[in-house]
Amino acid sequence: MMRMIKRLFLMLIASMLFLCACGETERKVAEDNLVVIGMSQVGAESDWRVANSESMKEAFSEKNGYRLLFDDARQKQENQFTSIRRFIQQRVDYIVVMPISEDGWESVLEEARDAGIPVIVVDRRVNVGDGSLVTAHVGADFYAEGTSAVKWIEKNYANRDRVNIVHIRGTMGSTAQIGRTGALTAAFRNHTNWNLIKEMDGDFTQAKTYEVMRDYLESSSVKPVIDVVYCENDNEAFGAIDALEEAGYKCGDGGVAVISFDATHDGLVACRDGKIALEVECNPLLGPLAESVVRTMEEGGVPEKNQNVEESIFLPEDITDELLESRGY
Ligand code: GZL
Repeated sequence: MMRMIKRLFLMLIASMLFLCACGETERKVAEDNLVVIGMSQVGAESDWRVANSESMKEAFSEKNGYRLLFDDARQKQENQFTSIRRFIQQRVDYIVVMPISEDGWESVLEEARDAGIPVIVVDRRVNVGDGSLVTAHVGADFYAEGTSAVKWIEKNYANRDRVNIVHIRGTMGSTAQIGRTGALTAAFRNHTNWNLIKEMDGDFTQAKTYEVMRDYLESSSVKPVIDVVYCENDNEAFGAIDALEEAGYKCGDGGVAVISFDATHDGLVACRDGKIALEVECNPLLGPLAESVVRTMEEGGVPEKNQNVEESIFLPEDITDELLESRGY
């Protein structure tokens, strides 16, 4: 309400100025109509993240009525806190944050609430006791994604006495890592013949995953027998495949089954080519859903507290040229 009054007052001032000036004030009046968004993004660690940033920038573009203040946190949570405090000082109309990890958000979100600025959380979640600190969340069900991958292993390794699995975790403490890891951890409790031979941190990047997988394989006195590598995103899968093939392993076609998440273009191509056995989709195109939350509030409505995007899985035989062309990322 206060923002509407502020904007009406500015419009009145601008209109009065308009009577004694022309083009310059007109542009200023138009500019005052823009809804100002302060946006904090994780970084650019993965193909998924790049597609997500493009979707958010397109949704909150000037042609759609927004002035977007976009900040890349370069994978550091303290950079997100700094940018959000700057947005508060700039008195943006809304804060949109794609949080790196779940914990530590109470104080900065309390400052945003005290300043009367709604916060919309996109993709991963924040872990705060007071639900009023977050106006709405749009994202995905990461535990469900992990469960889809577990079901594939159950189906394809049903009669094995032993299934040797290497697990590459994403950024520790991120909702995507917590959910995808949680589903696999639960499955190990249900399948005593599943053997976690190595768990490593790939931080959702190709470089880090290549490094930890290479070091693991080089340090093993006996070449590990690996049935499945559970990578928590495509960039980890690319790094794991590079290291495995360098060490003489065959990926796909009776060799190591690499499971991956995101289903980005390059991930789907690797799956079609048999290098990745299963792609679990994680849709980065969250811009329109996030923008619909702001639009609902601008129109005086109350947005849904949580909205998840629909997601599916892809097997090599599902991936056609038409499918690849049809996807926006
Ligand atoms: C998932 C997103 C994850 C992706 C990774 O919604 O948070 O972060 O799976 C990205 O590719 O780095």
